[in-house]
Amino acid sequence: MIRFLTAGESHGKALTTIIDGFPSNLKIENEYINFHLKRRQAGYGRGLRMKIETDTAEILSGIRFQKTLGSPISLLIKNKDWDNWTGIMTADKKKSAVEKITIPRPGHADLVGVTKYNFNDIRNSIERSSARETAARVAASSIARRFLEEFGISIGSFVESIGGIFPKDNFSKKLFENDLPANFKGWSISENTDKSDVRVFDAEHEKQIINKIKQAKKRGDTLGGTFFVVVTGLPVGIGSFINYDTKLDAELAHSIMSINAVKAVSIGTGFDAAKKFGSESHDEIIKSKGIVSRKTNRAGGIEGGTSTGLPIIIHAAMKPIATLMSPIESIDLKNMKPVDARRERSDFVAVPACAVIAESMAAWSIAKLFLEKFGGDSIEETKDNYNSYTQKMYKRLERNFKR
Ligand code: EPS
Repeated sequence: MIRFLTAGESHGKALTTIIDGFPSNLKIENEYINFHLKRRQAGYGRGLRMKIETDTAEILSGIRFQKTLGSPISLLIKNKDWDNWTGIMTADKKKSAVEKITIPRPGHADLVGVTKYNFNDIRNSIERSSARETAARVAASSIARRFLEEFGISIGSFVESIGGIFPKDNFSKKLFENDLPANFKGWSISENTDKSDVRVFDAEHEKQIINKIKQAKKRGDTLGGTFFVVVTGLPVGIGSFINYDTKLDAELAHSIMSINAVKAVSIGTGFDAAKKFGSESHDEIIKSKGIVSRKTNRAGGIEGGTSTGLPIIIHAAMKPIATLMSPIESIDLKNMKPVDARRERSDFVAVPACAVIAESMAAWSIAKLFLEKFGGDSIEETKDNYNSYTQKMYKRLERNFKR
């Protein structure tokens, strides 16, 4: 059982995470974690904060000579912005007057936070609900991602739309039709989209999206969008249909939905499947290259909560950022009078970052169910278990039905 916990406020001293349950002897270099942290910070439309921060993780425990020890791994990501917020966010006694925030932003956790936790300053709620926390998740999940790479499992993402601007040729069609080269790897998508400021494939689409973001900025407004995460290389049999909490699709939906501002998650053709006949929705079973497979992949690599061996296709939607420079209506909690919602420094768009975070959360969820299936205290033991299963599973299937 793997688990992690993050701690840290957006403008506090640092973010930390403790990751537990990975086998020993997994190779992990600090640069690898930092590489993925940097990917999360990218994207056109982010605010000034990303110019202040250069996220890097300091490894505090659990790794020796670039290999896991099997003990809890703890990571520390410092907030450079802390220097500007020490007086406001200190854990010590307040030394000078600090402005209380009393006007909640619609769409942020401001109002629910102060109501639920009985605060008299929205700052107390803003800090932890901020998407800054996702830096710690990406760091934690980079251990999961590195672990999955040992088994040829590869993860990538692309932005499908921002502000309703979709591409002419949607790559998702190729994914659903299973029209991919035999050795296609999820990461190859990110190798392409990492080069784009908005994580899309073609220059024309990128231009249209950037124009739309410029329009939003001019209006003092924000945008959301949709993106895909694709995971290749899973064997058949990760997850199961046995119980609600063993299903791979349910696990993925939970972890992607837990990302700030994500409002929808679907697997495979998702909502579109509901508009079609069964004959147009399901993936016909064929024998291909000596193994039982599917003609298409509309199911997004999961049937009965269990991986089919085809790429996992996750589709998600992020709502527009809640902080608006031309604000909508709110009330001032100090006197309960109507006012414009509070303006503060924020991002205009964070869909590209959200897609990278979703890659990370997908890695975490898959590693969790993968280790539940294969176990192992050392990576060598996990590999033995994995090899024994994958080498025999198809032979067993054929033999069982010949009897
Ligand atoms: C966020 C507001 C902005 C974002 C932040 C999420 O931060 P600030 O209030 O410091 O300008 O930049 O995201 C991050 C700091 C990050 O690392 O992703 C919010 O309110 O959620």
